[in-house]
Amino acid sequence: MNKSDNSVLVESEAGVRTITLHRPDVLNAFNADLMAALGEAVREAEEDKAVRCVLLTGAGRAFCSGQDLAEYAGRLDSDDPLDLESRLRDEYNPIIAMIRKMEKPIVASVNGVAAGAGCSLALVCDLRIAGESASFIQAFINIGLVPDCGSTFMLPRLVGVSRAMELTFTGRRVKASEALEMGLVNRVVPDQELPGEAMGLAQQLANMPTRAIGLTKRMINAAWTADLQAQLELEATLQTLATRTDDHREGIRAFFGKRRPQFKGH
Ligand code: LHQ
Repeated sequence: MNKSDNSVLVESEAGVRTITLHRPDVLNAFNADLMAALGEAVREAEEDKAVRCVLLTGAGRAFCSGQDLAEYAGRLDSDDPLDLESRLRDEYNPIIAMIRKMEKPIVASVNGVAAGAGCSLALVCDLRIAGESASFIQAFINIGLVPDCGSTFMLPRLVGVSRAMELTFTGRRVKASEALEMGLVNRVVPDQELPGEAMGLAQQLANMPTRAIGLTKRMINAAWTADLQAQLELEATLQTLATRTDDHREGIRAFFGKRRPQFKGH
């Protein structure tokens, strides 16, 4: 399946659904069309059983520069200012929540700058692989705004409160090498190798027991607000579900058959 509209490109290959933000002239800034297309693409990826891993990236030299400031600023002092509250509540937030809840791995392939809500989008994905020239900017403060789209949730969990405070207060650019040191990204690769490496990682995940990955994601999400006893209970419940999957049986058969398992994701 290959589908595209003006602002998002969608491709499928062997269980991997690639979603490419596609407004390269403005570094893939979010406008209303892009948000609508991204929401639809994420929803379709979640619903399609053939999709076992999602890869999210940007066209051109950037991952995403956050809210389209031209769309916003043009109406700032007009009689019809952009309603940021409903934009966030009705458009951005459901997409962020959907990505975290989706019981499939989602990998951000960060091909350039990720700024503002674009940085939040990268952070909310499960794994991040970055090209050497990628960078991360909590750009909100540079225009007198506060972080949104989940950055205040994800950033301290990924890099610790102290670094999260520094990055959100200063709005400074974090280069890929520093992002790797602080645990903001999982891997950094040469720019020209990023598409292949990111697809390789996504294919690797898509060939895993993806139902078990989805259940693991549910548990790690729950752990952020649970106590140990609640988490032990959840592990017992979801392990029971995992034991009932075909992939579990296949894993056991392959172990004793001394062969590589062929997981199907159910
Ligand atoms: C852009 C943008 C952009 C429009 C580059 N918009 N054109 C806020 C409000 C509402 C609801 C939801 O949430 C949010 C949260 C947010 O996302 S607030 C944060 C918004 N983003 C920013 O403040 C980042 C603004 N961009 C930049 O600081 C720089 O462009 C970065 C550091 C990302 C990249 O710098 P450069 O590599 O030097 O590129 P550039 O600045 O020359 O940009 C290239 C073109 O893209 C340029 O257009 P032009 O016509 O001159 O070639 C920019 O105007 C345009 N562009 N970001 N967010």
